[in-house]
Amino acid sequence: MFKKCLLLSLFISLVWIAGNPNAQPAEQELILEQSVNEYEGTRDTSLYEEGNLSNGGGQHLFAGRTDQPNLRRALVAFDLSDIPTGSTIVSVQFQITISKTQFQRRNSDMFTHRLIADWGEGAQDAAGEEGRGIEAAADDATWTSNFYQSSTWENPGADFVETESGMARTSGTGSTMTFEGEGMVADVQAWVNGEAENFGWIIVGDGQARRFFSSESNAEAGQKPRLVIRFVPAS
Ligand SMILES: [Ca+2]
Repeated sequence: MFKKCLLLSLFISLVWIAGNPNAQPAEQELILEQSVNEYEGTRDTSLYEEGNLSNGGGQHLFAGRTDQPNLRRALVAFDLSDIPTGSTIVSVQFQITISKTQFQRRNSDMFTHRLIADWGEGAQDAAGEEGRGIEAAADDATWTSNFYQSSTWENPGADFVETESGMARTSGTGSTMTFEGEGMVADVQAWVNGEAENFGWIIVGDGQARRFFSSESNAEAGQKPRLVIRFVPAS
């Protein structure tokens, strides 16, 4: 009898939940990091201000200002197809690990901006610590070209929305910088809604600091660019 009552009350609860128009789908968390949980959708590369250089297959990404000075900017895009259409994006964190720091005491803010033109990652892999890049191959992104020898950016240094989407303060080697901001939530929402094409973000840090980051092809597990998204699927 007790068991029957239990089963009956469980059944009534399920019917109530299924029929309750106010029941909201639960918030979910999605973590995108290359080669983790069979996800392979990250692409990234660096732009070098001084020439037709690339490093799309390298272990490191670069952003900031060298001593010369020349600027570096990093491009990173994630495949968001695991987020169902109609979802509401609640929060976005873009985490990137600092693999090397020069001028450790020089800190400045770095910013993510939404890219508005597509770009080529390519497979070029610069020698040594990769800070000098390597001659670009056809269709690699460079400072002046979004696809080298095929098409150029409208603005050297990449085409992106002028207002930043997120920001983070530089920190030291081995630490993680977390870019976040309402703009990044809006970017992901627009990408999921199909209102903007997903070309990812550029990391711009034109101040005094310069940082090396671990790229998606870095051998160190758990240190690749990571996107943590919380969202509520459509009801
Ligand atoms: Ca890459």
